[in-house]
Parts: sequence; C-alpha cells; structure tokens
Amino acid sequence: MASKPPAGDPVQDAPLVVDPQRAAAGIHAIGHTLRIAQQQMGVLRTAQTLLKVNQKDGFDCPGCAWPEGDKRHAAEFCENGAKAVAEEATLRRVTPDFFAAHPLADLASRSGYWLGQQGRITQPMYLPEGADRYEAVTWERAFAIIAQELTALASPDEALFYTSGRTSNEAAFLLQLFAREFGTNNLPDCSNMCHESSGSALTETIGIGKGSVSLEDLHQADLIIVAGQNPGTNHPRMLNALEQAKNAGAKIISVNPLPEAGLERFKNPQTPLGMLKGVALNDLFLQIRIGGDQALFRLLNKLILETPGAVDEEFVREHTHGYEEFTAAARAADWDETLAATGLDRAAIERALAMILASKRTIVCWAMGLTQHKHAVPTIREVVNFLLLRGNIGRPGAGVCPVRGHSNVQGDRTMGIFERPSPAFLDALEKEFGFAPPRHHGFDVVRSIRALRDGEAKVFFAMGGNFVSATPDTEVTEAAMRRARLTVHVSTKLNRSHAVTGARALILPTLGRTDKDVQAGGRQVVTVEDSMGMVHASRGNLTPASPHLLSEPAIVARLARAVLGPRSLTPWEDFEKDYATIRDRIARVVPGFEDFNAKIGRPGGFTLPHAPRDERRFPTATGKANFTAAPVEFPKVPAGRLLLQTLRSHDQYNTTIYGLDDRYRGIKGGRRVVLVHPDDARELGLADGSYTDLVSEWKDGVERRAAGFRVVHYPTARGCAAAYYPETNVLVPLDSTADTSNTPASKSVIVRFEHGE
Ligand SMILES: Nc1nc2c(c(=O)[nH]1)N[C@H]1C(S)=C(S)[C@@H](COP(=O)(O)OP(=O)(O)OC[C@H]3O[C@@H](n4cnc5c(=O)[nH]c(N)nc54)[C@H](O)[C@@H]3O)O[C@H]1N2
Ligand SMILES: Nc1nc2c(c(=O)[nH]1)N[C@H]1C(S)=C(S)[C@@H](COP(=O)(O)OP(=O)(O)OC[C@H]3O[C@@H](n4cnc5c(=O)[nH]c(N)nc54)[C@H](O)[C@@H]3O)O[C@H]1N2
Ligand SMILES: [Mo]
Repeated sequence: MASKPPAGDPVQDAPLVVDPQRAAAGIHAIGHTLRIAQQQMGVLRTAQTLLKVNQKDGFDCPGCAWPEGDKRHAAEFCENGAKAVAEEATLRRVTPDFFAAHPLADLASRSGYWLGQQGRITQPMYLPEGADRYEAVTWERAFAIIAQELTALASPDEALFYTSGRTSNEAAFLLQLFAREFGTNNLPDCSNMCHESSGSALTETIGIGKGSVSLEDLHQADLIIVAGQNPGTNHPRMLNALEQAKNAGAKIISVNPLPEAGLERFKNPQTPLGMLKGVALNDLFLQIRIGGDQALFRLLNKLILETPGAVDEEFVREHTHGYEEFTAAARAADWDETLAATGLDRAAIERALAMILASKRTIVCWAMGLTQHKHAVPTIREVVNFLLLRGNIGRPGAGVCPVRGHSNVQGDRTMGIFERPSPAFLDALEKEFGFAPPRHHGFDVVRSIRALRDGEAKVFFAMGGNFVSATPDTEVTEAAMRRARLTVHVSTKLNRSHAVTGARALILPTLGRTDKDVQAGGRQVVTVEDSMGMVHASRGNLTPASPHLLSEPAIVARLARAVLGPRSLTPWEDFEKDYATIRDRIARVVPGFEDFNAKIGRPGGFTLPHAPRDERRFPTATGKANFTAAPVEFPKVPAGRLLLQTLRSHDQYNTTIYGLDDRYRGIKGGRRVVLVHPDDARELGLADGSYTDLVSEWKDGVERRAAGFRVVHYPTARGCAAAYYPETNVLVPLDSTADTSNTPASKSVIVRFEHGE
C-alpha cells in the first residue's frame, strides 16, 4: 500500500497538475520574479539588489555559473537568479529566540522548504552534547570548541572539510590552505556530485577539466547540441546566447528524455518582440532514453567515419592520439543496439547526422543529464571523440561546454578545493607558505560519508551547502552524520544539515554575496570564476542581516589561528583585514592569476588561460588530445521497473526550495510527484492522480523507499521516470556511483512502484 509522506510538515504537499508550458521566460516570468522578490526583500531591497546583479560594479549572481556578456543589459538576471537573490537578501531573521522556541527534534521534523523560509541566521549557535536545542555562543567560544575537537583527533584525516560551490575564490583558497596546514586533503565538495565526471573525462582527453568555449564561440557556432541539460530552469541566461546563435544562423539539437520548455520556445524578456512571440530554439529534439547518450554519440561517430571527407584528417594527425583504437571500436557500433539503448528511431538519428555534417563549427553543451550515471565518464569521453573527429576544438565557434552549476564551483576547484590535488599545486603551496602539505589523497563526498559511517572521520566542517540533503542514500548519510563528534556549518540560511548533527554542533552564520563586506582594511571585494573561465570581482551592497555575521574568509582565518596557533607562519590576521593580500598569494600559487589584484580592476575581469582553446595544445600524458575507446554501456532495466532520474523543479535551487510549483512542467502546489509516460503507466497500473511508493532496487539487496508520490502522466521517454531531488535522494544507493569520478548516479535509479490495489 502507498503510505503517506512523512508527518510533521506544516506544508501540505498537494500537487495539482495542469498542461506543461511550451515556452520559457516572457512576461509571466517577470511578474513572478518581482512578486517573490518583494515578498522576501521588500520594495527597496528589491531595487537595490536586482539592479546590481551581474553588473560590472555589482555582485555576481549567487544562482548559476553562466557567464555575463561584455555588453550588459540593465537587467542582467533571470527569474531564477532573482529568486536566488531574494532568498539571500530576505528580511526574515532566524534569531536565538527562534532556536529557543524550536528544539532540535522540531527542526528535524520540518521540510527543507519550511526551514529555508525562516530567514537569515543572525548569531553563532551551539548545540552542546546531550542538549535538546541550540543556544547562542560567542565566536571565540565557537572557534575554541572546533579547535578542541580537531586537536583531539588521532589523525588530521579524521576531519572533513566540505565546500559548496558558492564559496568565493578567496575563502576557498584559505580553506584548502588551512586544511592542508592542519594536515589533510579531505576536501570533498559539491563538484564531486556535479561535474566531477566532466572534469575526469576532460582532463584525460584534452588535458584540462574545464570547458573550452566562450560566449562569443556560442554566438558563432553553426550547431549547438544541448545534451542532458534544462537551461530554461537552471541556466536561463543561456537561452539568450542560444537565441543569439540562432539569429546568426545556428541550428540547435537537444538530447533529453523530457521535452523542456526553454528549448522548445523562448520568450526573451529583454526584447519587446521576444516577449510577445518568442522563438523556437530547438531544430531537432532527440528524446533519448535515460543513459543512452554514450551509445548515441558512438553511433554518430561511426557514421561520421563512414562519410567520405567528414573527418578532419589534418587535425587528427597533428593533434590527437589513440585514433586507431577508437576507430576500431566506433566502426563496431551497431544500429540495433543503439536504437535499443536510446529509444530513438533511425530517421531522427539520420536527421541529426545531416545537421552535424553540415556544420563547420559545433559545440556540445551538457550538464547533469550526462554526468550522474555509472558510465558518465565514458559518455563524456565519447562526446570528446565526437568533437575531435571534425576538429571541433581550439577554434572559434567550436568546443566542449560543460555548463557548471554553482556560481563559483569552477573557481573553488581552481583554488585547490580538491581531494586529489596535483603535485605541482602542492609544490607551489609548499614553496609559498613554508610547510609540507600532505601528499596522500583525501576523501571525496561518497568516501567521506563512508568514513563517517565507519567511524573513520569524526569532525565534519562545511563551508556552505546542505550536505545531508544533497548527498545520496539519505538514511545512511544521516545516520553517518549522527556518529560524528562535531558537525559545523558555515551557513546563511537554515537547512536540514543543521538538524541532523553530530554529538555537538555549531552553526556559524556568514555574509552572503549580496552583503556589504567591511573589514579592518576597508570595504572588501571577492572574486569568482564562471563556467567559461572568466574571473571577476563581486561586491555586495546590502547591510548585513545582523552585526554578528563574519565573512567566510574571516571565519577561516580565525579558525586557523585558533587551531594552528603559533605553529602556522601564515599571516591569517592580514588575510582577514584585506583580501587583496590573499589574492597576492593566489597570484604566486595558481597559474593564470599573475597580477591578480591588478587584473580584477578591469571591468569584466579576465579570462584564464586554456591551452586547448588558446593554442590547440593538449597538456595530457601523451601531449595530444586523446581519443578513447571504452565499451558502450547503457542501463538495463528489469520488466515492471522504470529508470528514475532525480532532477530540479523550476522553484528550487538544489536543496533550497523557493516554492512548490514547477510552472513549465505544469505542476503546482507540491513536490512529491513522479512523471511517467502514459503507456508505461498503463502497463504498470499507475492511474494519473493516484499515489504510489517508489522503491529502488540495487544489487546490495537493500530496498530503499520514498513514500506517497502522486503519479503524473507526462511525455517523458518510454521506460523512464522523473522525480525531484532532494526528496528522492533516499532512493540513490551510496555505492551507485560513476566509474572513475565516483559521482552518485542520481540520474539512473531502478525503481518499482508499490501502490494500493
Ligand atoms: N534555478 C536553478 N538553477 C540552478 C540549479 C537549481 O537547482 N535551480 N542548480 C545549479 C546546479 S548546482 C547545477 S549542477 C545545474 C544543473 O542543471 P541541469 O543539469 O539542467 O539540472 P537537472 O534538473 O538535474 O536536469 C538534468 C537534465 O538532464 C535531463 N536528463 C536526465 N537524464 C538524462 C540522460 O540520461 N540523458 C540526457 N541526454 N538527458 C538526461 C533531464 O531531463 C533534465 O533536463 O543548475 C544550476 N542552476
Ligand atoms: N538526487 C540528486 N542529488 C543531487 C543532485 C541531483 O541532481 N540529484 N545534484 C547534485 C549537485 S549538481 C550539487 S551541486 C549538489 C548541491 O549540494 P550543496 O551545494 O551542498 O547544496 P545547496 O542546496 O546548494 O546548499 C544550500 C545551502 O547553502 C547555504 N548557503 C547559501 N548561500 C551561502 C553562502 O553565501 N555562504 C555559505 N557559507 N552558505 C551559503 C545555505 O545555508 C543553503 O541552505 O547536490 C547534488 N545532489
Ligand atoms: Mo551542481
């Protein structure tokens, strides 16, 4: 029998379903944006913030990592960016009185949506061992508690330092420096759950784990393939770039199990005509089965190889390695297997091929639809093979475009937030700071959860994020977190990770992107790196939520002094006073940041070097771009089951829930929905509007259950289902991860449905 969703949540989850929308953005989006913004921030702050988002003298939008163009519009933000800003700049406050009134058990019974709606945290809070609620604590005492627990550890590797990708370059650089001076490379980050597969695949094949295109390249492309990405919701400003490309004659192919609104039709809110009519962005929609992408690109590669004159022979000869082995594998690709893996028909693939062959400049963009699968890394390598074949890298209008998530997730990695740092990076750190950093690898996210579960790690410190909700296997992860001696969260807003704690817990409230940051050395700026390797400054302009907040760099600097004491030669006090002194050090440690302080003075910032893009040089082990030839894989789903992907609604930012609607998909007032193709639903006896439990089946034999989901008949690919994250993270087994990158396979969960007769 289908059971009811967990009790205790004051938010009624009662989804209503209407027809999905065909177009994204437009007038409706603007009204919606302003309404949400004013509810949270009031009229004045709405004006103060929304006019500064992504302006050259303003702050970087805390939403996605999509870059800003050189010619900025007065409103360089989107509906979802405005929601992200409103969420942070809200006038609502979580004070010590709030914690006095809400014991831990109460907080643990609330939904993530409710927790987030309570507002900005105003003071450091401490949960003593055995206490039933948080109490206010001074900063000094908070740092002393952390220092006490950290110094009591048998080894520095019993501590974990997590980073969520909103953290600025300056704070990230300090955090990794502190962790390494303390003695560990345990620096898991959200990237481990996000684009790690892209980083792994790209580093091996082109020598750098970052995308190779600029906005200008998108505008100049003949063909843009958008695979496994929903830009209408998650990167709305990307639609402007796609529209511009389209106006210049580009074709667009989208590859997705779902028809996503933004790609079908885009109503540009920044042009009057766009608002009324909108443009159809998609020229071809390949409605692929979940996990079929590697098979698709492999077959396309075979077809390119079989077309006389289609391969860029000169590029292959001059710049690549492994061609023979790859062509042997590609020639063996099989139509029938591909059609089974992808669910596509032959005619659609042939149409795609014609567009590919007609294009002289091709870009492939992708996001979580490709990265969160068991075979994500070989899938992305196959995309690289596809681009290499026709020389589509290192020239205008062509290249790889992994579209990043968090606004500074790429920068955090550049700053050394990585559990497997390169020896070169550690050498530079050692030389600059005069200590010997640990050389052995640390734990990524999945490995960190295991370490907590098995008692190998005892202190968990998070620079932002919402670890227990964002990670897989919620029950396992929460139990693991509860075994910690101490859990510490540097946060702006309340979330579930504050309610699922170790024996002792701390919440350290911090400034956000929109807040004015004044230190002893004056008003500070921080910097971020976008999805295309552009680094620029970000300046908040709002009065902080409370006088007790510390900035992220200040928190790390004070923590480092409390923990390391005189044994550290690093000038932590100077770093806190003036972030320019941090940038001077970054300039000497991280390649590409020479003259950092001078360069961020330039409006718009500067672009980091990227050898494949700039000079067709590939810093791989072979010194060439590597073709690869992995066996083709795709998920096999037993009869009576569907393959579930866990994705984002239009009203959320990862685990932050802005509202209960998913407007483009026609879902209103609830999140516990599962989208199923009507024909699959009929076969499985799932009536539209009925309720079902989702039960995930994994080879460990453990059955994981998410209860009480409303069935929605929806035009997804056959054999596939979709439901929102984080409600469904309970279904993703901890050990179900991508080969090589170890990213949780959260787009590929085999589920059966249990429902009343
Ligand atoms: N408003 C808003 N913006 C965000 C975020 C947010 O939560 N809200 N999150 C940010 C973050 S951290 C990230 S990483 C990005 C995420 O951006 P996306 O990757 O766009 O996010 P998802 O909702 O996970 O969507 C995955 C898309 O891939 C498709 N897909 C799923 N499985 C497959 C498959 O096997 N093959 C193919 N071809 N497609 C597939 C899904 O149908 C969906 O369209 O967005 C960032 N921006
Ligand atoms: N099933 C499933 N799981 C997934 C995914 C999926 O598609 N499916 N996607 C994965 C992906 S791509 C990602 S990136 C991760 C996201 O994982 P995380 O980055 O850990 O999660 P977020 O929800 O983005 O974190 C939100 C919290 O960050 C804090 N915060 C916000 N702004 C600031 C700030 O300026 N400073 C500080 N210190 N804190 C701040 C707030 O307290 C807020 O509650 O989730 C992953 N998990
Ligand atoms: Mo992400």
